Amino acid sequence: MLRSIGRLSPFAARGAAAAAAAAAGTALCFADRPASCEAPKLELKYFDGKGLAEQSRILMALSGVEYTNTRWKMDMAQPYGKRCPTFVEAQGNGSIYMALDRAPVLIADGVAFGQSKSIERYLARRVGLYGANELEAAQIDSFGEHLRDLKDLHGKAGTDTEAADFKAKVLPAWLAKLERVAGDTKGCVVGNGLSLADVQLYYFVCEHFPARDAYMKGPNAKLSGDGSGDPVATLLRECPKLAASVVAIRDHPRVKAHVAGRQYTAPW
Ligand SMILES: N[C@@H](CCC(=O)N[C@@H](CS)C(=O)NCC(=O)O)C(=O)O
Repeated sequence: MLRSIGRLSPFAARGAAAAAAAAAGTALCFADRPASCEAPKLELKYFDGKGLAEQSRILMALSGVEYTNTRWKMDMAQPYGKRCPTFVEAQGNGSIYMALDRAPVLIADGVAFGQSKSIERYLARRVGLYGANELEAAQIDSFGEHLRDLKDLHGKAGTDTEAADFKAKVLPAWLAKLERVAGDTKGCVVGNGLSLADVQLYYFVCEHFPARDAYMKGPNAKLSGDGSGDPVATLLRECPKLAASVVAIRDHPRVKAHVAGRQYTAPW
């Protein structure tokens, strides 16, 4: 029997839809539901760049739920510490202390909190992209933590030799293991519907991995992905389940609109 985890959990109500999707073998998007009449009560505050907020923004774009996406403009011509006066002001006026005077910050129904991963998970629960039940929610967390470990390994591959080894050996081996972890419903990695895990996988494959060296080593660094082509085709050749999930996010009309519309003033 499904048990509720309080007011955050509309899981039980989705059981029938999930069962139907399982029978059809196609991913659902639980976010594709009638819009709520409630006024938006979510504000995400972050620098005007991808950084630690972009997965939340993509998640929100996928959901179609309205929110306030506050982007603090950056002037990269200024020295470090003076590039974002709005952030300095927010630190000074006490409005982001719940994030220890850092960013991102989410203000949900008037309550502010920080930590990008907590924000992603809260938003995913709130907009219906956190699985059909508590066990799926745990699997989504687990998938995200696998990706976080992979990102950490990538981050530690500092020299050119280590980066080449990561790309040639570590990454393919990890992706093959993640392919085994992914569920059987085509187009999503957990359960029968798109979730935060699919967003995190898309972000790693299409945005984080290809761009990370440019971020870490400056704009003239060569890209760590295969700059010549589509990362889905190059990285996920042998991983059809992961590829279907990434394509489902990448080609979702609301995600495409979000990606096409962002023109960040920060390069990262
Ligand atoms: N673990 C935190 C890290 C937050 C963090 O370090 N934010 C950086 C920006 S990416 C920041 O606000 N740096 C400015 C500062 O520390 O003054 C998270 O994931 O949200």
